[in-house]
Amino acid sequence: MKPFARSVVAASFLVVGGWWIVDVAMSSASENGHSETAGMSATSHPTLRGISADGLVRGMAAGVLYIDRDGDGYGVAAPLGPDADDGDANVNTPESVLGVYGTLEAFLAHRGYNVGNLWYVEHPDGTAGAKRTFQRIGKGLRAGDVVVFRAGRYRGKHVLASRQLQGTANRPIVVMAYPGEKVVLDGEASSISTKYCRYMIYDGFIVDHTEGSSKAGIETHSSSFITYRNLEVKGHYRGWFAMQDLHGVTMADSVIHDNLASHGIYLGARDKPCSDITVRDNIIYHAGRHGIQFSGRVRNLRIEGNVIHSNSYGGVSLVNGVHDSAVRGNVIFNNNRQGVIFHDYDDTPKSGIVAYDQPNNVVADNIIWVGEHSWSGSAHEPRGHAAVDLNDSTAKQVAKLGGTVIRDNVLMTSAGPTVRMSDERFVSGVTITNNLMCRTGGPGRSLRVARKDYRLLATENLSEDISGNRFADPGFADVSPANWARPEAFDFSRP
Ligand SMILES: [Ca+2]
Ligand SMILES: [Ca+2]
Repeated sequence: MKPFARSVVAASFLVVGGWWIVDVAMSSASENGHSETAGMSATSHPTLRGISADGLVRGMAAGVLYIDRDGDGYGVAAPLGPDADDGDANVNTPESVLGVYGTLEAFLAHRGYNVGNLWYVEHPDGTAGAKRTFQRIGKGLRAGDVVVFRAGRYRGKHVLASRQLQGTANRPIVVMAYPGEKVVLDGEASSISTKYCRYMIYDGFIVDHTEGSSKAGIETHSSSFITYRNLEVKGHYRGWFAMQDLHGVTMADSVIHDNLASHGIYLGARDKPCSDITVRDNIIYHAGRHGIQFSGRVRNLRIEGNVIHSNSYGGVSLVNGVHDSAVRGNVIFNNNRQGVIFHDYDDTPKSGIVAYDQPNNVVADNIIWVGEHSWSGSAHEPRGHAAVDLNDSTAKQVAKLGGTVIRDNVLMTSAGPTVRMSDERFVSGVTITNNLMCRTGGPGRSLRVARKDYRLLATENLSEDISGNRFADPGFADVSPANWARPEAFDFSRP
């Protein structure tokens, strides 16, 4: 399989199972009313900066299942295994690292890692000398230390557990797989656990689960400035579980899949809010619930450049306290519910979950596609769901979502509205602008407010903050709902 090759070359203006795809050149209202322009030029398109620049859209065939940016067949979850450097097609295996850079230290410097002390963790079954375990060396780690795990499958209750480790901004503590080697962390309860730590980086592991009853592949609590990158996380109850008092925490360039009991990524706060959380350039699929959920208060959560598909609930779920945050430049498709949902709800009195307001969030530059069929063949089919849903289901109905901005997205649904608001009071204060909207059921339900449906043109009379949107087929190369079981067949390339 050639990475980033278009999976389907010919544009398909076909009728497949009742699905219609119209000629993208059509700009006036068709017989069925499938094209409608309101307040903007028919030639203007949403800008999709984060997506197309990264190549993920054009690489759907590979880019929904693994990350291989330099096209050498190595990468995160890639067929040939981990890539030592995914920005250089000549560097992938440990041999090629030494061939090009001479020493591991020189290569790590190239990767931006300034090595103080270098520690190796050898697999117990290996033939090499000292058998250091992370449990033995982990407690003494200091700023600038780099711990390199050699190849093998490491088992244990919490395989890689960090407690109260303190790096610094310039000299983080780095824990990583030997570049290009297959290092599998297979934890019974969790595989990577970080509590009360500052300034750490985890890089290059395969986080798997085969025995016991895991809570999470990766768990993070009460920690700051922690970066996870180049990880494959699979087979756990949840992929990543991060909760309470988190600041400056990032998950990037990772593939989080087949964590089939709960959310792929479950972030949140109860009594201790979080800030500056980034989820960037990951592929997230086959979660038992949402692809990503944040539950509780967070300021500056950024969900950017991810491909989020084929999850059993929605793509991105933001509940009970996400504010001043952004969902930007993602491709969200083939999930069983909404693409993006903001939700306030009453939980049980003792859960610690409170329906805090969710003001000042931005949903921009995304492709959000809601299909007809469940990716797993389950009964919960997505066809009636919205691309973006603003929902208050609290008994008191007082949640505030003011300052929400939905702009420059391509929003495509089946029978559901492109945007839904559960209550009329959300109309004032929510900006919906410059989106390209499409609904295979026609434009009659472009926006749904409470139980009332609006055509696109009518929505612009509701509020001066709803303007400049367009209703037309985006002309994706192949987004047939018949692809539900083959996400790699979707091709969001546009002419
Ligand atoms: Ca690669
Ligand atoms: Ca490479």
